[in-house]
Amino acid sequence: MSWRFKCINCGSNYEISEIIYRCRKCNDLLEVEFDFAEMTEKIWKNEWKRRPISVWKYKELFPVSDESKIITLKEGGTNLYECGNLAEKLKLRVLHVKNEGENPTGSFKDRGMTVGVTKAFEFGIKTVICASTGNTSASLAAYAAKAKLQCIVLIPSGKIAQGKLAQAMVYGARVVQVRGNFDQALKTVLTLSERHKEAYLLNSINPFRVEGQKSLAYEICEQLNEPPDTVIVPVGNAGNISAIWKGFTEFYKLGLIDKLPRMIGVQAEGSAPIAQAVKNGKGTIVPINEPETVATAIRIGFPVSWKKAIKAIMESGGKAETVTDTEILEAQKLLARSEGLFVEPASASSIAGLRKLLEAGKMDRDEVVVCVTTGHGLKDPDSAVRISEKPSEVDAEIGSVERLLGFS
Ligand code: AN7
Repeated sequence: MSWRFKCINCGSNYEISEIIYRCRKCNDLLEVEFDFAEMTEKIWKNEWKRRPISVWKYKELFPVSDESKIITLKEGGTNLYECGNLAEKLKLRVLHVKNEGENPTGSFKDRGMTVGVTKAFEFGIKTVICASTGNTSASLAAYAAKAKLQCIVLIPSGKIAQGKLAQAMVYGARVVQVRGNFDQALKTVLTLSERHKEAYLLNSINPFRVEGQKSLAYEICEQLNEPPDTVIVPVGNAGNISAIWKGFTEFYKLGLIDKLPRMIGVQAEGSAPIAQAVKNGKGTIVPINEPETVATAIRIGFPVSWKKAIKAIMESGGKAETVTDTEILEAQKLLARSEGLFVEPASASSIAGLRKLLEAGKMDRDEVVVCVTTGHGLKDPDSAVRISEKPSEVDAEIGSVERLLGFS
């Protein structure tokens, strides 16, 4: 199988054996490409059927040369829940939730890291690095531990959820808190990794990360037996929506599905450069200097993959929506209380976006919808406690408990 990096702007090609993060000619993003003609039917007709659903089920579609070097924590294969209670409340025909919080470190990032860290290991790299709003750092730290690599993570000081910080720390990463926001931290690690090739960058600017994350689309197709009408994704740095769209288009080109879903990207109102651009019919974003939202995972003002994301939304005939912090937190509770699914605020923005579009009459209630919930609720326990009714306290005595609960 022949693989290459291709620049999304000028089309320049690079060998995938090169350590390179962006095009040397025009500085734009790279994407992994393969020759579809080389994929034989044998692969999916015979091999895939025998393997359990997971990222590596589709290993023929990832640019990994030595299978014995795969670094895995058994990622992917997350459940797709049919959410009848919530669909009824929203007056929608069919709603599924692809719950990425079920991955090994509790977010979709693990799909990307298994491929990205495998490549780092193949390259013989000793140190991996990222900037993160939390989940990327937790995931990279875990995969680095498994691969026996040193891990350095840069996070915005005081702005990441406790669960994620705990993960990065306990997995043994070198945690550096940057006095600044995510965008500044990312700019710093990008420069650092380009200056010091020994520090391999595993943010989603790394095309191998996006490769792993495309598996989410493959799994949805398998779990539903066909693509849904619409897929709704929370958007921050915009790697995930781009990866998912890439996955769907690959299955389509391989003849495994015969239609493509519409991609809807949802951003938090205080950090929504992509959603604003799409809504205004613009092809470029206006970066936001001081992004703010309770959904700290997507508190990103200058998304690296904005161009890929706008292309995914436009090509698929999709749209974008913004949601307020209140709408996000309401959606988080609504999903938890209707379906027993506890997701972090950023993840709930897909549900909040769906609700808003339905209420505004901008979506058809007969559609088959998949909302992607990107991270586990326990990642951000403080926010969950803040928005919920406080527990009551009583003496450890039957009479008091009866009185409190209204048992007479
Ligand atoms: C739960 O961890 O950017 O649009 O540094 O953790 O692919 O960036 C996290 C992003 C959505 C947005 N939901 O995905 C990081 C980071 C959750 C997230 C996103 C993130 P992208």
